This record gives sequence, structure tokens and C-alpha cells, in this order.
Amino acid sequence: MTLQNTRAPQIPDSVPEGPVRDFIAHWAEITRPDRVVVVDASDDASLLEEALAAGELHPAGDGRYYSRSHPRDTARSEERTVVATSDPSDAGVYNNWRPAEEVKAELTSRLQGASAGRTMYVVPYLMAVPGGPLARHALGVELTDDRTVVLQMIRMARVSTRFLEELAESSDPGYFVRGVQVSGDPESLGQGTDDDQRLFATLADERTIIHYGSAYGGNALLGKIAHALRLASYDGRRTGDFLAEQFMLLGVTDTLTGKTWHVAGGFPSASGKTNLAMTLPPDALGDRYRVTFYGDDIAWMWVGDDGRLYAMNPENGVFGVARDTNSRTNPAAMEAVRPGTGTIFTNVAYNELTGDVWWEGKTPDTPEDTTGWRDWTGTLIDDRDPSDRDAPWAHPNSRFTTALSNVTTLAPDATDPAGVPVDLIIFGGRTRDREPLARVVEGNAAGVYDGLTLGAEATFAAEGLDGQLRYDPMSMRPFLSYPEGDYARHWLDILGRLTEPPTFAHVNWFQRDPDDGHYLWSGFRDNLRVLLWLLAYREGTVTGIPTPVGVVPAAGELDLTGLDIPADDLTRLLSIDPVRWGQEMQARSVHLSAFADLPEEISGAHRDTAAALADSMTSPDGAPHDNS
Ligand code: OXD
Ligand code: MN
Repeated sequence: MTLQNTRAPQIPDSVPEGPVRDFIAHWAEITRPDRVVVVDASDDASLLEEALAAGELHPAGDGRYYSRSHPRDTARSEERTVVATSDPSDAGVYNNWRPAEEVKAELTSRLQGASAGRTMYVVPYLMAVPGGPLARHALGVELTDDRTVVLQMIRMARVSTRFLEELAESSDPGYFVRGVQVSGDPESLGQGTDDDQRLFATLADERTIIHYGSAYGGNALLGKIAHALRLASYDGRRTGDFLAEQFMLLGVTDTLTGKTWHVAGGFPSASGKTNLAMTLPPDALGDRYRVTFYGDDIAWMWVGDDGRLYAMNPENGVFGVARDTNSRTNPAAMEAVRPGTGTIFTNVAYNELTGDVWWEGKTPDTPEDTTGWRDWTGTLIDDRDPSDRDAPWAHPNSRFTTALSNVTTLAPDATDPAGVPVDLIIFGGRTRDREPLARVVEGNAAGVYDGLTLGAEATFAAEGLDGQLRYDPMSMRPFLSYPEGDYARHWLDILGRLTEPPTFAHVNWFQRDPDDGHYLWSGFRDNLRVLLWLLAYREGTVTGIPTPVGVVPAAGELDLTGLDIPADDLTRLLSIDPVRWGQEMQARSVHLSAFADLPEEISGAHRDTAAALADSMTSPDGAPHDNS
């Protein structure tokens, strides 16, 4: 056991006098680390060496690394995550609002001496492309007592001591996000008991984030989820300046005409967002189209001077789910973790003799020779209890962390501070029936309504619900920081200021045959065919077929060159089922009724959709829509 220091440690002279130094001193006084170290991205090599020597990282072949988080600390903990402010009207349905004073007192007490025996790293970072219009909202300083967290921050954010100097010279030196991350001892956090000490708080109106009790990236990389999503979304609405969303961002270029479009999109987890963001064109279209990557998880969007919606990815890396990533599902991701990239793998299976890593879906079968392999908990595969024989080798939420510059499909203008104009916003869940391959929803209110009613099908095993959606508005459910009705209003306000708003559409790659359950759509690279149709619709070169829930592609309008798809499957993919939609509308009514102050435009869009569906059921030519 480490005795608590009687004195707070020295703060390095390189931290200028002023608010940053005061902030560090305040928390060093509370958490009592042994020392305080200021980090610059150029410290990566020495920090890696220290982490290897300390056994926090293991070599994973040619400049790649492996880490294991505590077996009970492998995912975001939504039930322990709160947004705390001093304004009770900030309480929404999903943000777990609590009073700021109460949360601060609780955390201050829990953090007393909590970093004893450890180092406090000071990580100055920017969650933005430097120089862009939103850079002011992007500056932060994370204090963390975990070296692996520092190494991941260096990959995921722009980390530089230059930001400390800039702040010292700034006319508003207080304007930075204050982040405090303390991992704590997993064995004494009381996880899962009534006395669970872990608490992940965004003090939104104080621009402060305090996370206690996890070293897992999704909780501990404060720049990513707490700052660039939760806090940025709060700031975006407070200032009226921007939207911060859990969206991927990609570019599609038609090399024949030289035209490029940009597509942003929100997908609940396990709906293929990273795979889509990194997709390559299908072979048959690869000579003509190019897909470029901007970001796989977060987009900040604002109104450009030309009246278009602009977007940028505030992250500097990819924190991707390893499971099922392979050269078919995501060749660009496999390339981005190649030797020499400095990638950190977390909670995958690891071979301590060869440094190889493996996860379910990387190859069809587990490695044949099990010598040296350990599963994600650190247990030698050969020593596993026979009852664990079928347990996964890698944790389902195992991850790879790699810098953006390792992504070979990265767009040439990904780091242009001006951002890129957004032509298309798509929402996509995982839905086995009802939801066609694609449908355009016309207009801003219908688009926001579609985003608010986004969801993924509950898995039968987990929730016992038959095909009912777990709603995940705009895929922001875990990151919403203020009430949902106000969130919808802010979206409508931003969109209302545009002279050339993006087109909204809903996509579904996961429709299944009702008889034998096979997936009707091939997915992955073929998804570009759907994006191309949506962009053609925007350009006015295809018309599609109107349905009560939006415009779906006519079968002949999709470019299916080189794709062998049965006609019946295609018909079903492009059809809607009004009976199932009727059930869905009931569920939506309940879902939306929980939101206070929902804008009338959204209620109107809901009513219009319900009425159009009712009409289609009763009108003489309104047989269930069939696109054949
Ligand atoms: C997430 C992530 O948990 O992006 O959503 O890591
Ligand atoms: Mn995410």
C-alpha cells in the first residue's frame, strides 16, 4: 500500500502562471500524486518505453503495442455517467442530470489521495483541426494518472505543450476544458455493489470533466467522448454555434466528373459505422469512384458563410472495435493497424511468444497452434477451464487505437481548417424488417424527426423484445447533455440558417429474409451503391418511388454492376411493410412523448408520417408498397 503524500508535488516550471497552473495545483492538492509531468506528443517514444518496462504495454510486433484493462473495466459505463450543472432545467430523459454542487463534493471526497504513488500527467490537447472556426471550443487539459491513457490520448487528439503557451498569452486564458481522470484501484471501487465509487461526470456549465474509476478508453480519454461529444454538444447549443454529433464523415468522388460529395451519418453501436467510414468502393465501381475517410465517430458541424452545413472530425485517431474487423469487412482498418503504425491494441487475445494479436472475426478460426496465446483476461488459452472452451479469446469490445495519419484512405483535405460541406446526412440502425435499404426523408423537420427516432433492434437474448427498437436519438443517447426537446430545437435552428441544407436519408444494411433469415443485402463495400443513389437523388438524376415514409430507390436506379442479387431479395429490400410500420409508429409515439418541449415541427412530422401510412392502407391503390 502506498502512503499518502503529506505534500502536494511540484508543478513543472514549464507550466506558466495562470489558470492552467492553478487548475493543476488544485487537483494535485486533492489527488496527491508523487509527481506531475507535462506531456507533449513528442514524448511518445519515451512514454512507450516506460510503459513497456512497467508491463503496462507489451510489444505486438514492429512498433505496435498490446494492453489489457482490468477485466471488469472494458466498456463505457452509462449508468455511472452523469451530466451535472447548476441548472435543474438541464435535466433530460437520457443525460442522468445531477446537481453540480453535489457531484463536485462527492468526487472531491472520493479523489482525496486517490493518485498516491502515481504520476499525474498533464495532457494539453486540441479536439479540432487547428485553425478552424471551432478551435476555440476544442482546447482542453486532461490530468490523468494513467500512462496508457496518455499514450492513447496522443493517438486520438492533438497533444502539444504549445497549447499551454497559447493559453498563457490568450486574452481569455480561462477558456479551456478542465479534465481530471483518476483510474483508481479496480479492486476497491466497489463496482457492481451498492457502494460503487466510480463516477464519470461532465460539469457542463463549468466546462469541467471529472472521471473516477476507469482506465478504459471510452471512459478515460476525456477529449474524445466527454469533451468532443457531451460537453461540445452542450457548448454548441449554449453558443448557438454548432452541432457535435456521434457521426462518421466520408467523401465520395466521381473521378469521371471530378465532383466530390460529403456524407455524415449516425449509427447506433454495432451498426457498422467504422466500416462504412473506411469503406472502399466495390471492385466493379472502383475505377470510377473513390471513397475517402474523414472520421469514424464524431463530427462537429456548423453553418458556413456560403449557407451550407460544414463538418470536421475533431479527433486525430481511430479508437475502433476490433471484433469482426478483417480484410473483407474493413480492409482500410486492417491497413491502419499494420506494422510500424504505433497502434495500441486493447483486450484482444495476445501471443506472448510472438507478439501476435487476434480477435474473433480477424480470421474465420482461432489460431491453430495455441502455444503462447492468452485470452483478453490474461489466461493462457491452454490453461483455460474446459467449461470456458467456447468463451471468446478477445473481449467483444476489444479495441485498436491508431492515429488518423495511418489511415491510407484519409481524405487529402481532412485537415483543412475550413471543414467540408455536407451533402447528405444518413441515419442507419440494425433492423431485420420494415426498414428498406434506403429512403430519403424530405426536409429539415422530417430529417430531424428521423434522427430522433433512430434505433437499433433489441437483441432477442438480451431484452426479450420482438424486433422493438432501442431508440438512440441521432446515435447520441449516451452523450446527450441537455433535454431532448431543446436538442431537436437546436438542430432545427442550425438547419434553418442554411440556404442549401443537406439531404436526409435513412439506410438499413441489415434486412433479413423472413423465411430463412439470410441477409438480403451484401453490405460492406456494396453500401457505396446506396450512397451513390442517394447522391444522385440529391443531384436530381434519379427520382425514386415515393412511399409514406420517404422516397425509396426504384430497382433499376441502383448501380448493381458486378453484384449478383436475386430479384426477390431486391424487391423486398426496396419495399415497406405498412403493418410493421403501424406498430413502429405506436412505439415512436411513446418514445417521443417522454421528451419535454418537443418542437411542433417534429410532432408535425410524426403526425404526417402516421397519416400517410394510414392513407396508404385505406386508399384503393394503396396495397402495401411493392417496388417490383
Ligand atoms: C463509443 C466509442 O463507445 O466510440 O461510442 O468508443
Ligand atoms: Mn462512438
